[in-house]
Amino acid sequence: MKVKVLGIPVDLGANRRGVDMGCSAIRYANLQNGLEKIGYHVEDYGNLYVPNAEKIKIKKTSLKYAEEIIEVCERTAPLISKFMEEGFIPLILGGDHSISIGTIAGCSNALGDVGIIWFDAHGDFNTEETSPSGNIHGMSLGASLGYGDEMLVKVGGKKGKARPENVALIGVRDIDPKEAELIKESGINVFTIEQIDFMGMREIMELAINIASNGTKGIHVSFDMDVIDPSVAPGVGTPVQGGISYREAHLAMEMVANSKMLKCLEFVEVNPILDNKNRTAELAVSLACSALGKKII
Ligand code: 4U7
Ligand code: MN
Ligand code: MN
Ligand code: MN
Repeated sequence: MKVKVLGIPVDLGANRRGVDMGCSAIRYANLQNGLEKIGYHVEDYGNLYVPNAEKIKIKKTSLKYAEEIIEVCERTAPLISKFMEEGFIPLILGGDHSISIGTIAGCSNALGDVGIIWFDAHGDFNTEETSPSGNIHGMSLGASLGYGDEMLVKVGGKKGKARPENVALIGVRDIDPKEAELIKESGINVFTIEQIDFMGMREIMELAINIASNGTKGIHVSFDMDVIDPSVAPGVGTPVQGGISYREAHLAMEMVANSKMLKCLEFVEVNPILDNKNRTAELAVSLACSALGKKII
């Protein structure tokens, strides 16, 4: 029962200040203490160095800050692999969602076969051609599956970090038109917010855990806080109305814990500047504890 915390204060992928402070806000919400209370040995590696936007001249408007993001992700991947080889569950604190290109690469390299459960209001499956914003945090799931810019998809060495049949995307309600086509083409499993309403989170998570476990050595959970309704998680950069509830989010994490397949966990897109007190970071801590096996009694 060992967890290694890693902060990756990237906001370059969101082109918006504030998410770089997400890792600090989550630590401030007593992450370490919460994990120790449920019996974990916790080590905090600290934060990766990330250049700040003011220091960089933006080169392209289609893949904003690609060079810098790729460089951070290339440093992330071997570190995540190393933590896992040492027997830790990495717990990564974002930062915007572009960081997952590096974390998933590292997790995939360590495990060989990995399943991914990606919670998000968005698809994060754009490419340079389909993206309306040019922001890489909207491309990271696609890049991890081998879609998009060559340098982005090759982070960590290999292209395609998981088989599409082992990937579940949960809670989506805001997908760009061309992005939708790519998602369908990819063959990943999508569970929209509508399907959660209809079937319930329990059934969706049973399916998702099976999908991500089938023939894999473990599951990477990537949790974008904007999957949760903005009334509950207001501190995110790109809020979308009609998200999952406080309890649905916890149920999902409790089921992840019960699966015993969790190998790597991350919480991204917390923006303390836009938050109400530190609610969204506190929620991330509570979800992390549930995913790592916290029991009510
Ligand atoms: B996040 C968007 F156009 N799809 O690509 C885009 F709506 O990591 C949003 O899920 C992406 O928060 C959101 O810019 C990325 C937009
Ligand atoms: Mn996202
Ligand atoms: Mn999102
Ligand atoms: Mn967002």
